[in-house]
Amino acid sequence: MASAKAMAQDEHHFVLKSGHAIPAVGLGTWRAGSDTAHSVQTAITEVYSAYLPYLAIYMRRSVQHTNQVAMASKPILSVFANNLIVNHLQAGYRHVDTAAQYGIEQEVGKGLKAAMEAGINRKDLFVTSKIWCTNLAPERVRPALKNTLKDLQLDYIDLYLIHWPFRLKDGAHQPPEAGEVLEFDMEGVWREMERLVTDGLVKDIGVCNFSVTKLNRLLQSANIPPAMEMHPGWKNNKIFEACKKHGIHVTAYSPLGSSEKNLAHDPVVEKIANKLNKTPGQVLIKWALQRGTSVIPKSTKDERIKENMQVFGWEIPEEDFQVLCGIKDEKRVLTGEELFVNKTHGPYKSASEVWDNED
Ligand code: NDP
Ligand code: 1BO
Ligand code: 1BO
Repeated sequence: MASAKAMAQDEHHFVLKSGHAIPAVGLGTWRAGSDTAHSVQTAITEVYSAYLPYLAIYMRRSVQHTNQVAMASKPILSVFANNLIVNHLQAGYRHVDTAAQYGIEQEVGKGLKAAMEAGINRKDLFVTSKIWCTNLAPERVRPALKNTLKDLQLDYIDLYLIHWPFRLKDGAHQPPEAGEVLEFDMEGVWREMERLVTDGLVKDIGVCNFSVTKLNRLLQSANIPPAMEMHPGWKNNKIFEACKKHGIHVTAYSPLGSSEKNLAHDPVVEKIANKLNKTPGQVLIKWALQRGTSVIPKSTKDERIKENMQVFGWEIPEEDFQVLCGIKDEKRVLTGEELFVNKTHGPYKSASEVWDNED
């Protein structure tokens, strides 16, 4: 499969079926811990804030100059201001991926608030959250979203996703005990999610962790941007191709292989990174972007948060892209086994069944 540059609106965005733009790189927040507010704020405002002191010094100096000098320096100031804006748009994250189940939405909310207080407009941010399995009943959809909005301190989110296509009983164990995985009214839940869009509480809705079988069932409805695990160690080609066929944009989650199968130390990735003078993380993120997916790498380290955004203005050459596509021993990291499989009572007795035996 060749790189899919044509699917991008520009280097920094993809376009959803609704016509809304989704920033190509977002910050993942699963297992981001107690410092999430800091990570979110850093990701969004770091470069912006880094330039502010220089701008302040420059402006103070301009004012101290004579009128003539100040006049002469005006164009320079505006060049500087333009650079500031360009850098601000290029280097700051504008997309944050979270979920009720991550237990950190209040922290994410604090980070977003701090970023907005630092001057970022809400309309320039793209915030994704997900409805958890215990709330996958039509009457629970709106209250779940309202909780998320309260925790995030927002009055709308940009994308609301079904986290996994299985309903769990409140307090379900891991692995689930008999009777804890319930029937899921997919169409009923989806209808309620559509109402959230109509009411302006959510801009777009979508799904995660769907098999092709489940996607086809839902495809009677429109506009579905799914988020799926995707990296060279699990390309997830079947669902990717099915989505492409229907013009559905995909966000690649766990793009680095998550912590369990981190591909940053894969020799093939390392070799290509050395050749391109990039880091393995950047190569993995760029691979996802060139494949035509948006991407949400998670890091809690300021340096890596920045590193993971330096993926614009260069390309992985086609031959190296193909080498990455050819990495062997593909395997899911997130099988859903511990959440949904009860080997004796079912209804899912194996991870394979969770994925409709498509793997
Ligand atoms: P990632 O593939 O983003 O990998 C994260 C791991 O890689 C962490 O251990 C992180 O450590 C490390 N890391 C980050 N940057 C680099 C780098 N440049 N070089 C080397 N290692 C690096 O895994 P996730 O599973 O977290 O997936 C990303 C996001 O996707 C999640 O956080 C979540 O928001 C979303 N997601 C959605 C799912 C869904 O069902 N919809 C399922 C799973 C994830 P450190 O923090 O120490 O830098
Ligand atoms: C249990 C949640 C997996 C990451 O989204
Ligand atoms: C922690 C939940 C991941 C599902 O495999």
